Amino acid sequence: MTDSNDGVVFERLLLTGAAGGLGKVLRERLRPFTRILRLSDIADMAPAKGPHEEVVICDLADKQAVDRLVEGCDAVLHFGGVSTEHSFEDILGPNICGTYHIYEAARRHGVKRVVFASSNHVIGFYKQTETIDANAPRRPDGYYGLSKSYGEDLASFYFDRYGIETVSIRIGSSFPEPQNRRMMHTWLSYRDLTELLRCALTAPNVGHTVVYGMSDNDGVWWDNHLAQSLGFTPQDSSRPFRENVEAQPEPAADDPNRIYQGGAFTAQGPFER
Ligand code: NAI
Ligand code: 15L
Repeated sequence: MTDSNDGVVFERLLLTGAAGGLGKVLRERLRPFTRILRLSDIADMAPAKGPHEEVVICDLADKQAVDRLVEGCDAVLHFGGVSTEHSFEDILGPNICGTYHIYEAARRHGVKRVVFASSNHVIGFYKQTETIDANAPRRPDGYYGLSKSYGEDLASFYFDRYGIETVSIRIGSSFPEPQNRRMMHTWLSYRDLTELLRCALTAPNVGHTVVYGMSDNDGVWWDNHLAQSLGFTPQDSSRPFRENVEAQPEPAADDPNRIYQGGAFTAQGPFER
């Protein structure tokens, strides 16, 4: 990592999940942070757009392939994996084994910093009437949330044991706009996500820091005082979308979207085979 006039620039950053919704957005937005961006996914991606990009197809469940993928990178933004609720069997390889493979490769190749795309679904069973900080006991709302919870445990272990630092971002809902009443609380704009990633990559001595990824929304459920040292200040808010969102019918009183922070994820499954 070197300081330049434009800010801090890495030699090579790895982004997993680069073919996904956020990956496509970050492909452009991460460009100022790094000389080379290595983009990886199991799915096809647009070819490299110049010498500043490397495109690598890789299954996170394949330990040797992940080892090769991480070699030569200064830091990893780990966004790849199953991103919604599925059976344990479907989540095991990409998320649980995959995140372990990322940390093992980071250890073997001397990578010092990981930014882990965790999720609000590690605390999804808290009620929407509660406010929690990063020290609140986790309450995962499904196998997906459990896999992110395990990812956070890996982050903690690899810091304590090997000194690899991680910022785990419990992303709320990062889409172009909040899509419903729940997302008025959980929305994270792409601009704020990018700034949060910049902070997560460059703040000194993060150890393992857990931060909630949300914009400056009204009536938030999450308190980020424990992550103040990251220096993240959101610029956007769900406020301007209120009128449009509130034109939608209100969910029924017993709808999980109205009760739990994790919304509908809390009511999925069981997944019988
Ligand atoms: P997405 O589903 O669009 O992207 C995930 C990418 O991971 C996909 O391109 C998929 O092909 C890839 N992937 C799946 N299995 C893989 C495997 N075995 N090997 C390699 N790549 C694999 O999800 P999105 O929305 O872009 O989210 C990115 C990350 O952020 C995910 O880890 C998700 O859990 C997390 N996140 C996203 C939120 C959001 O609001 N978009 C909220 C909370 C967390
Ligand atoms: C997530 O973790 C998912 O990856 C994303 O697709 C959204 O469902 C988001 O949480 C959310 O809770 O809105």
